[in-house]
Amino acid sequence: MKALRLAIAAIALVSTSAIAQTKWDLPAAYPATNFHTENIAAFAADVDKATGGKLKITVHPGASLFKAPEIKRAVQGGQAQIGEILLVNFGNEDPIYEADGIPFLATGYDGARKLYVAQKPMLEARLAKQGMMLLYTVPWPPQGIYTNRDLKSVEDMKGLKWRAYSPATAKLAQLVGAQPVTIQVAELAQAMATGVMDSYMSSGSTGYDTKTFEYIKKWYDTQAWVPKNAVIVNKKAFDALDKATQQALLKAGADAEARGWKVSQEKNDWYKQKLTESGLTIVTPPDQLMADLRKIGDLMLAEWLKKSGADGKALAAAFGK
Ligand code: PCA
Repeated sequence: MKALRLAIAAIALVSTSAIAQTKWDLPAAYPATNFHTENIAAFAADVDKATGGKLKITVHPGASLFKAPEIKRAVQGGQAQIGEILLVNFGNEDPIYEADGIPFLATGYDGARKLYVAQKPMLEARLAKQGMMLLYTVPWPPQGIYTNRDLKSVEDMKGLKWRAYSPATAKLAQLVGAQPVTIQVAELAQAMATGVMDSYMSSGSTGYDTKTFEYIKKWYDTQAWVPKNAVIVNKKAFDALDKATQQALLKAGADAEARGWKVSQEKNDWYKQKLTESGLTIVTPPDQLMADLRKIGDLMLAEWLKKSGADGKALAAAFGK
């Protein structure tokens, strides 16, 4: 009887340690129904499954835990062990973060992929210096212009109240004579409703998520750049995991990257269709507008090359620029 009780106690002990859990928080800045966030939720579920519940990642969507621009610092400081950031948000900290926000440097998903391959070790090196790791990235669909105006050339963009989401999108506004105001997605719907802005550049995805079609009736499909979100990890938190859990996390991250790139591309047309059904017109940009925007892109690239050093040159060279 005593032996049995001891055995039961021993089993209880083993099973307690077997379910000993590590809990991580993952702040994200976009709505729970956005494809990036859904991908993160699938990633967290994969980690849970692969580790038998040992690593539990709680996803906090919609900038509910930290605002978009604060997530990087939160992961760096360990307030969050893992988080999702929009790389171009950090262009002022280091120009390499905004390489995927320079208009027409890398366009389309093939361009984005090529840029990522070249940019990845550079991103990893910068994050490593700050005690972080790059787990994976996923691109937003290509960027176009939401406006009610009839745009024939960039002349027609003068005086727009332009919502920016990054230093580069603010710079673009300045160059076309628009007034930039920086607003992240979590505040975008309200900003449109209150009229602090009347235009912006983003994907069909964000136009759909924020119901932009309720305020703005046109989207110029300029396909000007393909910015990426990145999921980053605090290195100390990673090092504290056992080897098997680390492997599971890396594997789930690699899977999320492959899945995310695929879904982004697949959903691009779906978003355009949904926007059209909601009363928004997808406009093929006139040649003059495209030519003007390309010139602005060249200007921005030239300025960016002045501050982005050898790494910037290497990235531009990969695109023959
Ligand atoms: N949506 C995000 C970033 C790029 C995009 O497509 C935004 O508008 O802030």
